[in-house]
Amino acid sequence: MLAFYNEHHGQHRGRVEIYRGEMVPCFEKPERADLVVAEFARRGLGQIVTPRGVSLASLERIHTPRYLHFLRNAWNDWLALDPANAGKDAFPSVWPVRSLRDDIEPDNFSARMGLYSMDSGTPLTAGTWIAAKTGADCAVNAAHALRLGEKGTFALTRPPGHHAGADFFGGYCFLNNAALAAQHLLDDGARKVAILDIDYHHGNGTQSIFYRRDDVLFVSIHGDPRTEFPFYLGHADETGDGAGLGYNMNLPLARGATPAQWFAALETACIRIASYAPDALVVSLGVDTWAGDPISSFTLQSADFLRIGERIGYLGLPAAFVFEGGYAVDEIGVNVVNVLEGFETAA
Ligand code: OKP
Ligand code: ZN
Repeated sequence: MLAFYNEHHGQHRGRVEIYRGEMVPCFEKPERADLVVAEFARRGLGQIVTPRGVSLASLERIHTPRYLHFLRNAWNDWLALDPANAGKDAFPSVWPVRSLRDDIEPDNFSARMGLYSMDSGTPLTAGTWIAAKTGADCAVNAAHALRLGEKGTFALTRPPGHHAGADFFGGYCFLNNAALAAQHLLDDGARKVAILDIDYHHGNGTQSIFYRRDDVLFVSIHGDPRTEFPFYLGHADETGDGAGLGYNMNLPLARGATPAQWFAALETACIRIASYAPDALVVSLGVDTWAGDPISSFTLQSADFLRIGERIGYLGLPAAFVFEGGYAVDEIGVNVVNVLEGFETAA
């Protein structure tokens, strides 16, 4: 399996996030990707290469120009407020919820942060743009390699992407790497692409990007949004809209779901994907479903991740795996690489 990795991810290093009224150390930290790349190399799963940079135009296939402009300049705008801001991460504090206008971009930096975000748990840092951009490069390169004949590829991206929408960040995510990979496959000649999102959290950004389209099937297994982040999307009755009706499948599971329940949902997901008969598959690979994850509640064991990879491999589809969540840092490498190894043995 060919892996795409860019060490610039390490430049996105949030200091703290706001959690239950307190500033706590960020869960989404550089060590996550460092440990995965080390385990991938240790197990000799394949070559690890640095991606070529993709054009801004390919990011604009998914994200709006004004959001990309905001994101690229946000850190400089933050510094322009006060040079002392260099020592602090930027957070939004006000949002245009129902009845407020989101069609006019305010001049005020905090107000623009709120316009382009969904939560206060996602620090924007000096290295956020470079990390997000080089992560997106990994994802698009991983998709492109499938078009060149690779059977399985891995985009070792950080920060994650599946909560990011066309024009907002949140849930630790800034650019939607999985969506960019799927769109690149289509732009390069694939007719249909499926995205399987197995991160613990619902991929609200990915769902919303493709909700009205039938050329991308989105299937997600996740913690029930009644109790789990991102709370406001991910219910089973969200099945797509317009041309996209029938091309969105959510499989929410209650807190504490067992491996048996999780694998039953995976079977449902795989049956739907097989019937869609896509040309390629993108997997949003989060391992925060592991029993020991500090911010999640499922109970998968490390060996289960091998079985997940095998089941995905049996689909017989070219697949680009895009790294998302997983916060139990000690185990993260083993769990991620288990999925990839399982895929390799079955594909
Ligand atoms: C990103 B991905 C915990 C609060 C939860 C948002 C979680 C985002 C998860 N301190 N904040 O889907 O793994
Ligand atoms: Zn997650």
